[in-house]
Amino acid sequence: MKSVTRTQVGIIGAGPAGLLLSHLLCIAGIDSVVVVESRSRAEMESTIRAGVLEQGTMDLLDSAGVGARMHAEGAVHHGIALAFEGERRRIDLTGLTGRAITVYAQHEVIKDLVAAREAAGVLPVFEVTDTRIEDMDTEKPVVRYVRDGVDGALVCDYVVGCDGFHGPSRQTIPVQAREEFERVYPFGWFGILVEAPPSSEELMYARHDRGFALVSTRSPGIQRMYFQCGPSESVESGRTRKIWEELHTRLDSIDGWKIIKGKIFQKNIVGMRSFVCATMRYGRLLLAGDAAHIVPPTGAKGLNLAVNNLRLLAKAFAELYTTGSQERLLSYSHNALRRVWRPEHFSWWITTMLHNFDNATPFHQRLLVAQLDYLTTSEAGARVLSENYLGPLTH
Ligand code: RFL
Ligand code: PHB
Repeated sequence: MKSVTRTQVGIIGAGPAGLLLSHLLCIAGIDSVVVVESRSRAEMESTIRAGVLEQGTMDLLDSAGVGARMHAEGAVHHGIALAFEGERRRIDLTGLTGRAITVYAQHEVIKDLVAAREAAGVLPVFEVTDTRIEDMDTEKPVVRYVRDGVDGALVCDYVVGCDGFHGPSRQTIPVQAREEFERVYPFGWFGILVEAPPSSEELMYARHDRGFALVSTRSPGIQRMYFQCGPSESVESGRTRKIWEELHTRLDSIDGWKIIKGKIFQKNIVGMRSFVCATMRYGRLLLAGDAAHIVPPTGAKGLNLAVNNLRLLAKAFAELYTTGSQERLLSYSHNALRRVWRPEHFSWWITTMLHNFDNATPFHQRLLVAQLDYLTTSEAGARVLSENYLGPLTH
């Protein structure tokens, strides 16, 4: 058996990028959009993921009509804390810039987007396997997949790869045509989810001679914490006592602030990488989100970067299907990349400043502390950090 569907835009991946793009295209009157996704809806909606959202991201979700729950349940944060040398210092994001961030978990964004797709009667095709793209350098690229043992084919005008860093879309571009930049960091994050009240009202990023630590939150009763670990560490190596020892050592401060412990109910390891595929369009294949670029999570930028791509793609497809002009689609890679390298730099910079590198000399460590001191005492320094953390003012 075979199922062949003709569609204007075929999207691979129903993460935040794929879902939001399909929703934006639908709003723009482009109804013929199919999203294929390898995971199940239940799995996607229950994978607890961070969500530090920039104002620009919130504005787009609002204008797409999917911001109501984010406003009702998200937490607006007006500052962050940087902890080092036993002290906690606040960066007054709002006082310095008039702006703020909202913490609203990524899987909640996914739930809102899936609900909007469901209301429009066009859910993604979940639980597909063997996804591949053929003929992308022709006028009718085809996405092939298998669902419930049936071969599926989407015959498209364009294919958008929103399938994350490990998805097949980017790999489909011939290697000699792909311009890529990569930095893999020699450490990871050991992450835990804890049943406890918040330890800190605001996110706290810490540097210690033993390495980085982060205190974040998911809800009033669930907290998220991370600490820098070796690149090949496994979750099994994290015994509960050792985890709390590491967090206390790196975070407790001389003003008496201490982390609040609780029952650890999930552990995971996060790899750290900076990556840009500068070939974001190849023939009729376009890449968006993590499929095209990765930042280490220290700067909380990945999803926000994906949203920048989608804003451009939605406009480009709207132009194509109303005027017939391919101009914006042809310049997509160039225009998207202009918004990629600033957050790439910021994410690399803040990661470098807050983590311990095995080969760092004591001289280098002191320089980093001097830099943190400057950023937390100089208004100009704090403003640079704030502007980057908050993201661009205009789009
Ligand atoms: P995703 O979320 O990886 O979704 C890709 C989807 O494609 C599907 N897929 C396939 N589907 C069909 N066929 C195939 N062969 C497929 N292969 C893959 C996958 O199942 C998946 O559903 O990419 P997308 O949509 O581009 O979204 C990117 C964001 O998820 C990512 O940038 C953020 O999570 C990054 N990030 C953060 N971003 C922020 O803006 N703010 C934050 O506070 C923030 N914190 C974080 C983060 C990422 C983290 N980790 C896990 C690296 C914190 C952490 C710890
Ligand atoms: C998280 O809550 O998981 C989180 C928050 C901020 C970051 C990274 C992760 O920079």
